[in-house]
This record gives sequence, C-alpha cells and structure tokens, in this order.
Amino acid sequence: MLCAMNTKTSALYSILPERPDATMVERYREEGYLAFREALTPQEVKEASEGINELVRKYAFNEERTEHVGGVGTYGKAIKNGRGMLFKSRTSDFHFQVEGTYEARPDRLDELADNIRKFQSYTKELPIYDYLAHRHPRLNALLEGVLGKEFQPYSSMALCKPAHGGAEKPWHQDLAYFSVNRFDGICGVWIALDHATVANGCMHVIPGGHLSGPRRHEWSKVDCEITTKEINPDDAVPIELPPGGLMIFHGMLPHETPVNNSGLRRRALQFHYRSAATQLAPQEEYRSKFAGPDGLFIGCDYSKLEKSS
Ligand SMILES: O=C(O)CCC(=O)C(=O)O
Repeated sequence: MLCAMNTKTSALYSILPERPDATMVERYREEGYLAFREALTPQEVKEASEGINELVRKYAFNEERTEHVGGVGTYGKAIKNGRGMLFKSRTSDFHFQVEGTYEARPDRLDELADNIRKFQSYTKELPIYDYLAHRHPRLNALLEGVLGKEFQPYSSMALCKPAHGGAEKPWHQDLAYFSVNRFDGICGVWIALDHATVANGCMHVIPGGHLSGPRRHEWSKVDCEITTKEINPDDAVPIELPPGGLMIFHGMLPHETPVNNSGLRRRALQFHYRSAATQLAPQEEYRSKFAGPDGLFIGCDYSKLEKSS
C-alpha cells in the first residue's frame, strides 16, 4: 500500500531547477504533470498574495472602475461554483468573482478578498503577476522544456477556495474549455499561495490520464465535469504543496480540487501557455477535435449551462 503511494507521487520534486533535465521532461510526457515544492521565494508569494487584496481594494465597489454584476441569490437555488457577485474592470479584461454563497459588502474588503472564488486576466494588473507569468527565469526554462521555444501565454485564470466551504472544481480536462487546433501543446501552471492540502482542496490528478484523449464532460449541478464513470478515484493522486510550490500539467490531464471544509483558505495562481505549433482555432474546428466516438463535441458547452441555470 505504502509502496503504491510512493510510486504514484514520483513526479513531485523538491526544487524547481534552473533548467529541467531530460528525465523530468520525459516524466512530464508520461505522467502529464510535474510538481515542485519550492518554486517562488517567500517574498514573491507574499507579494502575489497581497496583490489579491490590493486589487480588491482598487476595484471592488468602485463604480468608476468597475461594473458589478449579480450577487447572492441571483442565480437562485442552482448556484454553480463561484457564481457570486462578479466585479468587472471597465478598462481591462480583468474580473473577479466571489464564492456563490458569499455576500460581498463595501465595508469588508479584506474579508471579500478572502472569499474570492475566481480571478481572471490579471497578469497586466500588477508587476508581480506579469513577472511570474512571463519573466520568471526558472518557470520560463520549465515551459521551454515541455512546450519548446517561443511558447506563448494563453490565459490567466485562477481559482481560490475560501475557508469553510470553498467550492469544489470537479474532474475536468482544461482543453474541454479552450479553443485550439491541437491538444499536445497546452499546459497549465498552478502555484500555491497558501498551504494546499487534501483538507483545503489541493490539486488531484490522474497520472497518465492525458494520454487517453478527450473525455465526456457535462454540466452538473456543480460545474462542467467529466462524467464520473470515466474517472476511477482510486487512480487519483493528491498534490499537496506549500506556499510557493508549483505544478505544471498537460492540458488533457484530468484533475480536480475538492471542497474546502477546513478553516484555512486556499489561494493559488494559475497561468496557461501554448506551444508555438498551436493555433487558436475557430469553435467548429475545435469542437470536431474534442469529440467522442460519435463525432459529437464532448467538452464544456456553454449553451447547455445557460439552459440549466
Ligand atoms: O485551483 C483550483 O481549485 C482548480 C483549478 C482548475 O482546475 C482550473 O481552473 O481548471
């Protein structure tokens, strides 16, 4: 039993090296992920975490800067993950959303920052995010190792989990959401800003699960998820990381993060990248690729979400 667990967590390393060696890159290809307990400095973690509060103080309930959409109860009983109040910058693509059950109030902005579920398109908002996403030397070397030279940013979208009920993100493949012409050149980078443990909703992955092609996703009561019969929970490996730990993972790797029922929040950053060989694709092309044996699209179909809300 212990042996099996050790084998399963073998893609966990202590330090993000200056440059990944060939064995690491090979392991990424085989298992679909690599995790490093130490990647950011404590100062970088502090700045990145405080940045969330800074952005909340700048944007939340500032009518000139921000459009405010929805709030508790807006989506009725069928609250899906993260669908609390949405704060949209009027001058950039940046936006963030609080946990579905949290009532955002202008007099409690630090509390609001601890209850964020999702923040998106944030790399241009603060120098620390721009640096981590685009100019961090060791992360760039890692990305070059797995994606090749001239890789490009694809998106910045991070999920956080407030203490005492931060919602789960059920099993999915990130490529079920994206729109690209090939599936071998996309990866995500996930960075822990707090201790990420099983109790507060750390990443869980299916090692090697990126090699089996697209899996069927459906909008459930919670979110867009891989239908459970396609995932064997016994194959899942939790990736517990300290603040500053980092995981890189293939865009087809099935992964999930459970609900946070603990008293400790779980913040993270996340960036996605694409290789120089990958193009953004029109929806039609992408849908025909992310298809089941019957040729029908099996990714996350937003028109179905609107019907079920
Ligand atoms: O950070 C999390 O809880 C999950 C992130 C994730 O899986 C995603 O955004 O696709």
